[in-house]
Amino acid sequence: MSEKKEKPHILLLGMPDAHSSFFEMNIAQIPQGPKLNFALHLPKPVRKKINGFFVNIFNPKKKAPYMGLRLIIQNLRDYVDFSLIEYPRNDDEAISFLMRNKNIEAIGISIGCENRVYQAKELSGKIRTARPEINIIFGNYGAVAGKKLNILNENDGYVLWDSEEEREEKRKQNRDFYTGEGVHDMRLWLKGRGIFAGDPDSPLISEAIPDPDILPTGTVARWFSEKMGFLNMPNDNNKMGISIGCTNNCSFCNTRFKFNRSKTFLFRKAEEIYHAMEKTLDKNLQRHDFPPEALFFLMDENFMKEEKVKSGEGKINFLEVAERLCELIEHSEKNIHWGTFSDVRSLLGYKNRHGNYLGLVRGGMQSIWVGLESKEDVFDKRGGATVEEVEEMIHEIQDLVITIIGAFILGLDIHAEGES
Ligand code: B12
Ligand code: SF4
Repeated sequence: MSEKKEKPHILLLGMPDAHSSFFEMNIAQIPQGPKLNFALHLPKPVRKKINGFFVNIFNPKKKAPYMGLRLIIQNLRDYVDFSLIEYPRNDDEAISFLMRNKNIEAIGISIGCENRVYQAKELSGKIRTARPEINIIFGNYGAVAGKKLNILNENDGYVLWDSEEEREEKRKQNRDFYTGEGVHDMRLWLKGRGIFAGDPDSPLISEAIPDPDILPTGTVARWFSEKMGFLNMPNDNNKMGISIGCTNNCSFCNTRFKFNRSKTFLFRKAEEIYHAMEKTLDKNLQRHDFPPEALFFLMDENFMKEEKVKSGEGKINFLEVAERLCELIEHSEKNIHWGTFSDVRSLLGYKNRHGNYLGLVRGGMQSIWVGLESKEDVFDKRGGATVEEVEEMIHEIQDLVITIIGAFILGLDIHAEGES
């Protein structure tokens, strides 16, 4: 790419569906159990009974928006013309798009997880054959793993992430380095090619992204699915990235490596998150096919953690942001609800400050996903709480009708036979 006035055209791509010889099931989500809403005019108790059997069923093909790619588009769209294919069915779909659109100069591939690194390498080979002149960029967790394991190299494309040694080297030369945060890194990469796409360090914006409509598109199939309630998902569900990275140190997790145990808040203050939510609610209220509310899943590893984190306006206290957001939602009396991730220490810390969790429910919290990991406080994210204290906390939160999802990773070194 050379210096030019018109916007460069870049294709952003999620990983194509896995090869059929490779079984993949996405379990990182809560069960969505299809529901028989109006099916066959069955009496309510019968429907309820049938729904009871379905309640723990997962939909392994459910697609979630690629928040990272969306964030790049939201922040860079004034400077770059983007095309987005989040879930290509196979490599050919991506290649034929590139062949049809010869003005595309670069392709950014998001490798969400390391289980897709070899597949990404193969795809890069096919792109090189079809369009040898195109720039290939890799980002996201899988790309970092691929670089660290030396599977992805410069022949395959640019991995926009610098190791600690590379960072040190660039620091010495007074050069900016790739942090793993895609908006910064794309700006930096483009700058290196003479294209201004905003200052790499400028504050980010983040908009809510509605979950995709998963009903079939054919009229009859769609009508049938709607009536049966199969694949039924709330229409007004949104994802919203509010921060990136995590300062905790769980041994099994790539987040601490990828972002060097640092966290960046994507906004300047709680008011900005609230306004983004309100905007989505206002849109929903205009739609007759939506309930008069807005639901969000807030992408943040440790909502309510008391710590100073980077933001668009220097360091902020993250707990204060969370508290302020709850206040704003409560006082608005608007139908705004949300779920997020956190840890036991942060939740207990909130209770210490407020005496209970009522402020969270009033502030719109509907669900919270917490890494429980073990009976021991193995990753220092429980603040020394005993198992009984954790249980008590869970019950207290459940009593407020908040769904609490307790997660753990199977087969860690700390797990032993029997209870651990
Ligand atoms: C939502 C989510 C999902 C969703 C949606 C995934 C999707 N389509 O994006 C679903 C439920 C589908 C999912 C599935 C899985 N997930 Co998941 N998921 C997440 C989660 C919680 C949030 C992702 C997110 O939206 N973050 C917010 C956005 C803004 O950040 P981001 O994605 O990191 O993007 C930024 C950068 O990475 C970068 N970037 C991203 N793409 C690109 C592309 C380019 C070109 C560039 C330059 C930069 C770039 O820029 C972005 C902005 O800064 C993360 C944890 C986390 N907090 O990130 C785990 C996480 C990514 N998932 C993980 C895992 C393990 C899985 C599963 C394997 C689980 C399973 N056993 O089934 C599957 C794998 C799916 C697959 N084949 O890739 C791990 C990956 C760990 C690793 N070592 O690679 C993570 C990190 C959780 C963890 N800490 O263990 N996941
Ligand atoms: S708290 Fe979550 S994101 Fe943070 S290091 Fe542990 S598992 Fe990773």
